[in-house]
Amino acid sequence: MPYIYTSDWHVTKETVFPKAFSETVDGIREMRIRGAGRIARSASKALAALAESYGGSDFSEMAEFLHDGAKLLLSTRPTAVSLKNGILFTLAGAKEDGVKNVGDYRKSVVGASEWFCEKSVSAIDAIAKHGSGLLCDGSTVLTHCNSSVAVSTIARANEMYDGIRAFATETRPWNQGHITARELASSGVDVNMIVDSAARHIMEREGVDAVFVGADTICMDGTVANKVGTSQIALAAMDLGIPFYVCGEFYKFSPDIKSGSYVVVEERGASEIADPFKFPGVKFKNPVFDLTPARNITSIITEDGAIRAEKVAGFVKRKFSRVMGFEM
Ligand code: RUB
Repeated sequence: MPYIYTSDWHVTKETVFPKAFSETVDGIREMRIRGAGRIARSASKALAALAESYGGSDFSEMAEFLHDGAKLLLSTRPTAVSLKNGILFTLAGAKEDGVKNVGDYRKSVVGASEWFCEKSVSAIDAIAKHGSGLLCDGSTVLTHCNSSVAVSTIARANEMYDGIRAFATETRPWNQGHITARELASSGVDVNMIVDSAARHIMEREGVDAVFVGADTICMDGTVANKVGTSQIALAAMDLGIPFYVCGEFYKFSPDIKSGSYVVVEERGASEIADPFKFPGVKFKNPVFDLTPARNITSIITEDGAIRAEKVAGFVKRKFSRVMGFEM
């Protein structure tokens, strides 16, 4: 297994980070920065800034400083592999190239971060192009949570075709669907916001033609981790014969997560659901992601086109050996 997929991060001492770096860490943990893509790009940029901020001349000390920063970033949101991949794509190049001095290390990290951010943004455009091509005049779509790539796909379809209609679930408990609804409306899409539990009914009664969601982690067996509620929508879509598409850029795939049972599902505080003091004796459980099995996914739309979820392992082998230039 190449280095890129083995995260041997370790914090060896108490490390003091620049304020801006700690702000990014807190922003991700407290969900001011959210959505897998934005999180990954913010983490990558924060590491590049950390590399630039290192004022010493000791290569090992700089490596330790960056790895401590990476470790802290990784601790913020456990489910999305995109965060880990964003960090690995940013830091691994220097190791692969055998970089051994501070100046080259800095250059490598800053360059890798620019590469990653650029590629991840262009992947959104490519997926929006492929995904919108699956729709036509008068298509009605449904989306869940707030995925920048699903929103871009729907907005692009709206530019290409007449009469596109969208339904956005509100997405309890954080209501990320409010962001989606506003973003779609500001792109001129005819959008309705619905409560999460109305999804199946709306799909059936409003003639939904396709569901588009994003992804936080795509496992080798094609299981997709995304915002909690996604798997129920996939099940309802399958029951109704409605195509269920996952939009997944290259860094949402995880070569070292074989199946859903290896995904760490983030659980957040009770207060996100309700005020626990108003419910004496009641316990709360707040998993914020869930797992949709490959069999309930019509296809995963990547920047290279659509693939069947069952074919993820082969895609990852081809894609990553091309992107990173090594065999797995
Ligand atoms: C967001 C979420 C999104 C994916 C994909 O969860 O589940 O569907 O992250 O987003 P949260 P994108 O709000 O808890 O981060 O397509 O923008 O990468």
